[in-house]
Amino acid sequence: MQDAITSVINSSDVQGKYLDASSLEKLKGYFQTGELRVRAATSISANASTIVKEAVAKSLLYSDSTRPGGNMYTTRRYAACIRDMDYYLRYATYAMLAGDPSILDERVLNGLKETYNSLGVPIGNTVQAIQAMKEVTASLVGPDAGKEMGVYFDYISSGLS
Ligand SMILES: CCC1=C(C)/C(=C/C2=NC(=C\c3[nH]c(/C=C4\NC(=O)[C@H](C)[C@H]4CC)c(C)c3CCC(=O)O)/C(CCC(=O)O)=C2C)NC1=O
Repeated sequence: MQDAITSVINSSDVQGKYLDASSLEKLKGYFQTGELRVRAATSISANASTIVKEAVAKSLLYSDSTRPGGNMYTTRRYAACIRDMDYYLRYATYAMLAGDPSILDERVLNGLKETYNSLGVPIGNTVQAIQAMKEVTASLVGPDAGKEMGVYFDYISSGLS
């Protein structure tokens, strides 16, 4: 896993150089938003189950996923979906704190699409639910932090698509 700091240091290191102006600019932006990130992570973790519940209500309830024969039908599968949504929220929050998406590639997206396809988990509905979670999260943490979280929700969505 990388973060905004290791990522600029690694790319300077491979060139054997001190940080250039654009790397320093990136770091400055990261440090300036540090408090915003921590504050957002604090309110997301305090409200995680509400965020997931609202996102599911907005996107999946009464969809083809929850109807008989749908992929979320039966309590076991419904619970698996809610659990997956909680994974997406938690890992998007980690990535937002790190200011870098690499943790999503390593721990979430690696092999996920293949798993979903083999289990018949509908990817379109999943992406809709992640997008609903992006909106719910933004309304909780406010526009600036919401935009930053949005980067990582979108990263998961496009990694699945
Ligand atoms: C931390 C990284 C990580 C992720 C992301 C993860 C996902 C994940 N979701 C799974 C299943 C599942 N995922 C869903 C999810 C859904 N079905 C729908 O219709 C909805 C659209 C959607 C919820 C948004 C369902 C229903 C299953 C169970 C499918 C089955 O067993 O038939 C499985 C198969 C094994 C299991 O059931 O636990 C994995 C590995 N596991 C991990 O360790």
